[in-house]
Amino acid sequence: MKLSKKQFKQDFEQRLITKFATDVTKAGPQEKFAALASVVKNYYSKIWQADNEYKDESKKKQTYYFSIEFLPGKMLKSNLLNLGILPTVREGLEDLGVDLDEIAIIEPDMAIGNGGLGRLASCFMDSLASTGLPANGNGIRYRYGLFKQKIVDGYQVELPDSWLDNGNPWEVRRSDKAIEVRFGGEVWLEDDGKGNLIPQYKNQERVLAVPYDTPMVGYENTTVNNMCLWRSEVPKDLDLQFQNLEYMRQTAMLSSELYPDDSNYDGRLLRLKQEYFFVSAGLQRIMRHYHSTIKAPINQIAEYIAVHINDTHPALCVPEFMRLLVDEYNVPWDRAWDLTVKVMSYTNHTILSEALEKWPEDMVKTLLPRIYQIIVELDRRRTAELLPKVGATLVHNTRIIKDGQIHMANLSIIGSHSTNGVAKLHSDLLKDVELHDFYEIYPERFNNKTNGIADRRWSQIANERLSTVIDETIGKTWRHNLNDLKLLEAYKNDTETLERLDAAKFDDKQRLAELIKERNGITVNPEAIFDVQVKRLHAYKRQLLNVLHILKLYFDIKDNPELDMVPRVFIFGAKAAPGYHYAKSIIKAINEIAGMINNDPEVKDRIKVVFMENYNVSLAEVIIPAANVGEQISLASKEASGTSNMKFMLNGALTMGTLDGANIEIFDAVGAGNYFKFGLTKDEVYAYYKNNNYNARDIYEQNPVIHRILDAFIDGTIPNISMEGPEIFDSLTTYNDEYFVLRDFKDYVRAQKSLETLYRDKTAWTKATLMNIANSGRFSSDRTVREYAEDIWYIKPKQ
Ligand code: OX2
Repeated sequence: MKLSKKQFKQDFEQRLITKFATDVTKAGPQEKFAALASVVKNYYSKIWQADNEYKDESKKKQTYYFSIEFLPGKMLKSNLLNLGILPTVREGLEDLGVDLDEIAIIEPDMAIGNGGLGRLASCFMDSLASTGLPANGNGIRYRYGLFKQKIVDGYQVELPDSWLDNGNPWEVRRSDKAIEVRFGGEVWLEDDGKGNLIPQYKNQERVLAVPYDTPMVGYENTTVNNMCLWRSEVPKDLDLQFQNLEYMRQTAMLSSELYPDDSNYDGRLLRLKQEYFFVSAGLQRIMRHYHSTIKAPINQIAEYIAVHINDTHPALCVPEFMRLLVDEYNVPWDRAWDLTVKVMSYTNHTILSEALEKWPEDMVKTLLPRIYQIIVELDRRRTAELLPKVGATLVHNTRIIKDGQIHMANLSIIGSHSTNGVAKLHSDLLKDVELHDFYEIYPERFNNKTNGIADRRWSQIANERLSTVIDETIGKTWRHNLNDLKLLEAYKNDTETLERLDAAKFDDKQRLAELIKERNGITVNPEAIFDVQVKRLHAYKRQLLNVLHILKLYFDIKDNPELDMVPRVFIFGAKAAPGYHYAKSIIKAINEIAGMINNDPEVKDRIKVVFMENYNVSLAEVIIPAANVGEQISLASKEASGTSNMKFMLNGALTMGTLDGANIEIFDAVGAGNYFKFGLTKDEVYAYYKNNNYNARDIYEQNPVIHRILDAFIDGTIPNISMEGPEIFDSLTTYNDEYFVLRDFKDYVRAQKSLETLYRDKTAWTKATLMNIANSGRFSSDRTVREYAEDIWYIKPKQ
C-alpha cells in the first residue's frame, strides 16, 4: 500500500488521542503499541474486506488448513513488512522520538503451538497469503499458550502464558457466526418413512464455538487470508441457569490450554474434546458459507473447498464431514464418501510411535456417539469391499478400528486422497516402512512435500543487517523470489562481499552477546564460534550428544591447559514437556555443566555454555541470525524434517548435521564442503534394529574418552546432579542408549574438529556461509505451499 510518512505520523498521533487521550510524549509503551497496531489494522482492513469480496464473488476453490496448533510469534513487524510500510513507519516513529523495536517488543508472542508443527502452520499461513493462494487457517484460541519457561537452580519451571491480558489487537470476534458443537448423550436412528435413517439425539452437551478471525496479510499483494480460531463458551440460553458449575468449567476448559507436548500422544478426554470441538466448528462454518455464498449443489463441494488435516489431531474431519453430508444434507453414503476423500488431505509429521494417536473405542463412543457409529460403518464397509481385493492381512493391518482402539493415522489416510511426509527421507520411510501396507493399497495417494520457512520473517524481519548486505550485492529481487539468492554465488570469491557478510554476522553476534549478558549474566566473546542448538528438548534430537562433546572439549583443556582451540560459545534453547522427566533432567545437567565450565578459571573463556530460558519465536529471531553453526543432530530417521535447519542456512550458519529429515536436502543443496556431515545413515540405524545388535555398554567399556565423560555424570565431577546424573548415565548404558548417542559420538567429534579447522580460515568459512545463503531459496515455504496447491489442493493463486 502507499503511505507517506506524514500521513502515518498524523494517523498515529490521532490514534493515541482517540484511543488513550494521550500524546506521544506521555504515552506508555503499551499504549504506543496498541495505537500503532490499531493504525495498522485500519490500513489492512480495506484490503481484507476487498479480498473477502473477491473470494466470495469469484467463488474460487479455497483451502482450509486445520491445525490444533499455530505458532505465529509477534505480528506487528510482519504486518508492516507485508503491507510494504515497514521503513515508512520506522522513520515516521523516529521523527516522533519513538523506536519501533521498543514498541514491537511489547507485543506478546502468540504461542498457541509447541514447536515445529505449529510454526510450520504459521509459515504456511504467511506463504499462502503472500503467494496469493486463497486459504484459511482453522484452530483453537487457547486462553493460555505454551508455558513460559523459567530456570530455577538449573531446573525448568513452567509458568502460565496468559497472553491475552492486554487484549489481542489483530483478532476480530465474530459472535454472529458462532456455532454449536455437541457432545455425548444418546443417539439412535429412526426411519423417516421414506427409507432414510435419521439420527435422533437425547441429552447432548451443548458448547458454543465463537470464531475469532485474524487476518493473514500477504506480502505486497492484495491477498488477506483468514486464520479462524475458536473459543468455547456456554450457549447464551443456558448462561443464566447457572445450575451446573462443572459444565461451565468444562466448557471453558475446551479452549483454555494448549497441550504442552508434541511428541507424546496423551489419551485424555479433554484432548479428544478439543479435537472434535475445532473440527466440528470449522466444518460447520465451511458448510454455512457454502450454502450462503457459494450456493452450488452439495455434490459439487469438492470443486470449491479443500480441507487439510495437519497431523492426526484434526482427523475427525473425516467422520464429521461424513456426518454433515449424510445427516444434515441427505447425501447418500457412497457419494458422501467420495466427496470426503476428494476434499480431505493429510500430512504426517512424525514416525515416533509414542506420538501416534489412538483413541479407545469406548471413549469415542461415549463422547461422540454419532461419530463413533460413522467410524464403525466406514470400517465395516471398507473391510467388506477390500477383503476380496487385497486379502485379509493387508486389510487387518490397515483397519481404522483395531484392538479396541481407533487409529487416527489410519482414519486420515483412508479418508483422504493425499498423504504426504515433510521431507524426502521421511516420505520414503512412510512409503517403504511405516505405512507400507497403506502404500500397497493406495500407492497414488502418497507424496512428499518438503517443508519450508516463511523467509520474510526469518531474514527480512529477523536479520535486517544481512538483508541489506544482500540487497547491496545482488539487488532486491530475492525479497520476492528467494531463489534469486542464487545470484550471490557469483560473489563467492569477492573479498568485499565476504567482508560485509562477516561484518553483518558480527553485529548480530554482538546483539546476542548483549542479550546473553542481560539475561544470563554471562559475558561471551563475539569472536568465538557461536554454536547453537535450539529446539524442543527430546531424547531423539540428542541435545545430549552436544553435551558430551562439550564435556570432551572441557576435559581436553583440563588435560592440556594451554590447548590451542578456537573459543566457542555453546548456546541452548529448549523447552521440555512438563511431564517429560528425562528431558528435564537433561536441562538440569546442561545448566550444571554450564556453571561448572563458565566458572572454571582454567578454561579461560575458551568455552562458554549458555542455556537461554523460554525459547520461543521471538528469541529465535535474535539467536538464529547470530549463529555460526546450527546443530541438527537427531538420530537419522527420527526427525521428520526439521525447519530450524532451514532458518540457520538462510542466515548464513553452517549445519553440523546428521543425514536426517530435511538436513539431507540441505546437504544436497550446499554441497559437501559447506556442511558438516556425520553419523549413522538411516539404513545403518535400521540394520541395527533388524539385527538387534547395538551394544552401548561395550562402547562405554572400550572407549576411554566416552568412559570418562559418562563417569562425570555419576562421580560428582558435574555438581548438583545426584538424581539426574545417574538417570542420564543409565539411559546410555543400562538401557542401551535408545538413540545411538555413543555410537555417533566419535564421528561427531571428528566433524566438530573439521568445523574448527574451517573456522580458522576466515575467508573459507565466510565463503561457505555465502554458499549456504545462496542455496537456501528452495526452502522458502512459498515453494512448499505452491506444491500443496498444485498437487494436493488444486487451488489457484489470485492473478
Ligand atoms: C514436527 C517434526 O518433529 C519436525 O521434524 C517437523 O519439521 C515439524 O513437525 C514440521 O513438519 N509434532 N511436531 C512435529 O511432528 C509432530 C507430531
